Amino acid sequence: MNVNRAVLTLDEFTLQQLRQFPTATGELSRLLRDLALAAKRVNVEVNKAGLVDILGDDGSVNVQGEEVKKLDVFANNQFVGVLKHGISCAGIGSEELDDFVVFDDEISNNSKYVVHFDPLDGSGNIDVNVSIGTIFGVYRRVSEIGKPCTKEDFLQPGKNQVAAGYVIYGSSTMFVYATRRGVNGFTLDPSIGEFTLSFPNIICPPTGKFYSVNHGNFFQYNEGVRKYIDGCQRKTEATGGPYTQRYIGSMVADVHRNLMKGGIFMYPGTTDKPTGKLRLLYEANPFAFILEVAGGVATDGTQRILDIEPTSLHQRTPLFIGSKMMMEELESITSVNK
Ligand code: AHM
Ligand code: MG
Repeated sequence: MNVNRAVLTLDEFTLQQLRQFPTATGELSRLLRDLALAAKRVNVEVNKAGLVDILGDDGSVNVQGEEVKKLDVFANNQFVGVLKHGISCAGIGSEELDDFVVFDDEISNNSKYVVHFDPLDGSGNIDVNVSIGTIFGVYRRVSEIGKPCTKEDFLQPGKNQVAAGYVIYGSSTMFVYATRRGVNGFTLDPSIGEFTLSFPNIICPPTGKFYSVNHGNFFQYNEGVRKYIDGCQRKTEATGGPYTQRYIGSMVADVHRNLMKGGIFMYPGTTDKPTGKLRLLYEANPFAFILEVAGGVATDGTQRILDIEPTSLHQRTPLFIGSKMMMEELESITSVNK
């Protein structure tokens, strides 16, 4: 059998990156391998979701007061499990858990990283066979190695992330991750069970034609946001519209499309929920990091997402994220129309 050397697996890729840093320990590569392993397990269950009884509400309510689907619980257990039993992670924060989890065993206490993740974002879409995803952000801990990690490790601003990524369970399954060196996308090859490099060095086009926002909330947005959305629907002095509206209600899918094709995604605050819906630590920050590395921009309407000093695990933030020029158009309108 011929070996196709054009195919580079995620493990091979991270090892190649590692060799460029002679002092690197390989802990981040192992962490990414752990996350990819959990993602593969989740992928198997997501693919079976229409067939087996795992699909559906499990009757409990998560800390956000939202219905928990069984697959959310399954996915959370997979990610917690691989990170706890791996050697790279000292503790985690998860959308599905009320509080941070400090692993506090000998190996974990000697680990360099903590990880925030949303194990299965967009889970409201499971029942209708729409793409869903996992989102994660990795931080180097600030507490002393050798001891249990602390709250300060978990409450770092997003600019401190050393890596961030997402997995999209869609028409194909992809693992996309960023370090400061670049954003790379890997597609799962089910025949060998490996993520293989399919989109090297992803750059977000500086402008695009897509805008993604929940129009149902239009009259709850502030004047500046409404004016920008209006500008997305026709050409104005400040915008290059009309753009195409694409919003599926699954952030991983919506932002992935805009990252690849160019576009802007917005989840603004509303009169009912001034800080919007999305969570800073495990939804906004990872995507803000990825988009910035890819050349895009992410703000909460007034400041860079990655500069926000977090105060709690589940805090929410308005989010505007996407292609650089479209974000500049948004800022030119919203800054005079707060
Ligand atoms: P979830 O974490 O409960 O799945 O909610 C997050 C999801 C995002 O993926 C998506 O962008 C957003 O909720 C959609 O919300 P809405 O239906 O209010 O537009
Ligand atoms: Mg979520």
